[in-house]
Amino acid sequence: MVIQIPAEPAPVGIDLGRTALIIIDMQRDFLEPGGFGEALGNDVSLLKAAVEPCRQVLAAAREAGLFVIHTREGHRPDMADAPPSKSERGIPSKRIGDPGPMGRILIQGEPGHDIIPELYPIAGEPVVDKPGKGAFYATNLSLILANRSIENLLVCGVTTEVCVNTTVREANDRGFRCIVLADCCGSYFPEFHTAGLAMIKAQGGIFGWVSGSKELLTAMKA
Ligand code: C5J
Repeated sequence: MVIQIPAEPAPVGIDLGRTALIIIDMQRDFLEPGGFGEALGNDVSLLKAAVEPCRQVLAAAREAGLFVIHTREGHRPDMADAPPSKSERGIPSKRIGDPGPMGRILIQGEPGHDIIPELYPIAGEPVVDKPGKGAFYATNLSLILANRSIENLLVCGVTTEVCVNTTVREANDRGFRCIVLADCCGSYFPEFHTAGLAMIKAQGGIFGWVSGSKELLTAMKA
């Protein structure tokens, strides 16, 4: 079924059978105190606004039978996949791999690395673990999408200007239509959220489209 979603810079028509919802890095390490986000000096409460719209979109996607994918940024316990250029950043003693209130920071298998309870994956929803910012880099996401003949991605998650933006750029180059749902994304820097979305939709939609949860939900109901 093809639906028309009001979006910027222009409405976009997508076949829901060829569309996946991808939820980027809605992990406790980014959204809760004591994780990677806070270790880098950020106010993690700024990301909370994205949770409820994201939850509504996830519920609608599940009801409509859309393919749903979750991603998590993080590293192996031995940190063999964490480049020193990344793991050396942040406040000493609060860096990747250091012990924190939610376990070792940004390490796979630790409580902080997991997805927040509000958006927790259910059976049949692949979770893609990624060592980088983009969800295609060093993962099997391309294969997962190809096996489902996915052409369009509805994109939610954090942070708008880092992992969401990097993933959208990677996806755009691979031929996917990306519709980023603005209120389902968040940043520690409101101005970067705005700029990150502006970059995607500028120049006739150079990397994709920007819409919102309400626009999508209304289009899906219609
Ligand atoms: C960051 C992310 N901001 N998921 N990661 O380091 O955007």
